[in-house]
Amino acid sequence: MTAPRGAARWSAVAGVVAGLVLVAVAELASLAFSSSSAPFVAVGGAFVDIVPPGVKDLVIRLFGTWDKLVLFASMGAVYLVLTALIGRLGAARRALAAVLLAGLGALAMALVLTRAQNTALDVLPTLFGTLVAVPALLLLLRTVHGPAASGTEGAPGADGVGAAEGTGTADGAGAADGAGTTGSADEARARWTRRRALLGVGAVGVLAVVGAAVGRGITASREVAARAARYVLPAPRTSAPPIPAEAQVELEGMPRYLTPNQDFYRIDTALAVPRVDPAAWSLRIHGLVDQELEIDLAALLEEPMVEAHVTLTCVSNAVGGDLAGNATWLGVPVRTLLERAGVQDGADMVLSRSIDGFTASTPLEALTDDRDSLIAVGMNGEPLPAEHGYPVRMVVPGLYGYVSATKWLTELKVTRFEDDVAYWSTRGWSERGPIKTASRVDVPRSFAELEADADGAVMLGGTAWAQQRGVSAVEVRIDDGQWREAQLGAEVTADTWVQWSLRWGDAEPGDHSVTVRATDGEGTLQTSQRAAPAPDGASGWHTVRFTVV
Ligand SMILES: Nc1nc2c(c(=O)[nH]1)N[C@H]1C(S)=C(S)[C@@H](COP(=O)(O)O)O[C@H]1N2
Ligand SMILES: [Mo]
Repeated sequence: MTAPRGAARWSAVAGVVAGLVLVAVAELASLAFSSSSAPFVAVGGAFVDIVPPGVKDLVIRLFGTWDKLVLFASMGAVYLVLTALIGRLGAARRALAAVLLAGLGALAMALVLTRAQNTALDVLPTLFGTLVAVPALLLLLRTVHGPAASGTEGAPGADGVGAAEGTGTADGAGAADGAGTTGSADEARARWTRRRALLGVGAVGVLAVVGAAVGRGITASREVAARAARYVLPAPRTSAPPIPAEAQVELEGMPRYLTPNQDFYRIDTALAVPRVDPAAWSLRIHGLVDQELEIDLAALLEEPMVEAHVTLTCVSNAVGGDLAGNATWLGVPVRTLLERAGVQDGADMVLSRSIDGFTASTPLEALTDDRDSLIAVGMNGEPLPAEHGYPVRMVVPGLYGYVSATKWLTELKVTRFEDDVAYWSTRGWSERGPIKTASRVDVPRSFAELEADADGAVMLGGTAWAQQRGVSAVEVRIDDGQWREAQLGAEVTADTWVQWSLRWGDAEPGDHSVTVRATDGEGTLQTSQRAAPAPDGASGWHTVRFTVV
């Protein structure tokens, strides 16, 4: 068929450019609103909420904490394809293309509204974007095909893209583009005008999207700095024990015993870090209580503060994975506030809620027994970083983060497992999530080549944790040999990880494997039974293959 394929191609480009205009205007406008009003963030957030639990697991396994970037890149790709299709359709049916693009905008607006922290006002950026993009699409299609093409709209037989291409000869510019060989000076000029217009608008769109992203980055980092300067953490009433130097195994490649804030793993469903205004923040405690409580940040900071070292672990952590971090937290015991509110009989759970709608179900006893469950404001001597829940989050020793560690905390509802279900529990994960005993080899890395030292020895090292129970022993097996007792760095508390090391004195050159297992403080050996992270945490012994050269 001698249809002007070029015209269809340029229609697709027009669709993509109009789509870019939509996003660019909306993202730029969203700078004046909350970060969750940006359509990309809202659509991504809605997607995160509806994907089946296995997908989250798979994405985290494949991409780790790059999961958010992967999601945005995939969304961008899908969006480019959709807008290209809409543009192509617009070759024959401009009104339909306009309606479809407006429909995409409307869908994004609906998804913006589903976000917990958004209000009706937050649809405005996407509305602006759509209001600019739809006329832009019509204009661009007109630029590609010329005004004559509109005459083909609705004409018999012109109801498909193929037909549009066929009838495109009715449209001087389109024909010129497609035929190419006829190339009169006029046609060439018309073609050049089209391309220049499209590329110009496209370039402006790309610049605007980049500008919006940079703008968001700058405002976000400014805000974080301003917030951090806003208050000085109170001194703890109860201090955490000092950390002896031996807690750190000094071996190249070992993680720091205390994880620096900027290296601390981050896992959450929030595509844009919620920006919580500390002046407007308050925590509401309600449900099965004698007396509802509401406490603002100034009042919270007046409460007696407890400092505790606690190792946080994600239920999605695979065997040998790095979704665990150890920090010194500062906060008010949850117990203190629950006692003040007066927990009523029959309650067995506290549903904590984040400003972004995330919820976690924590067994009541984990918040009222003597462990250091905190309403935390400090992390390693600083106010909580925005990514880790500023201004206030929960930290509960011994439970995976998804059932306990609510960031950007706003609400505690005293309730019953029978009556309320938390975010991940409605998505196939277990309602309760005690942390399983785990151990991992950090040195060597998989497939590393090690050189034995002058004595023919190789140093191995790693990490083990069993929050609340503590770690009493770590054993290491090389190839099919005997289990050897590893040397433990100091255990600081039962809620913190321990580092281990082993000097393998008679390291033979060649390929080897090292397997590690821990015994908890109650004398229970870590299970060798392999389990995937879903529904209640991975298990199994970690093995690393390496070569001695
Ligand atoms: N608001 C909110 N809080 C949240 C989550 C979340 O998705 N949203 N994820 C939880 C999970 S699954 C984990 S493992 C921890 C991780 O805390 P971190 O990002 O500070 O390491 O936060 C918990 N708190
Ligand atoms: Mo998690």
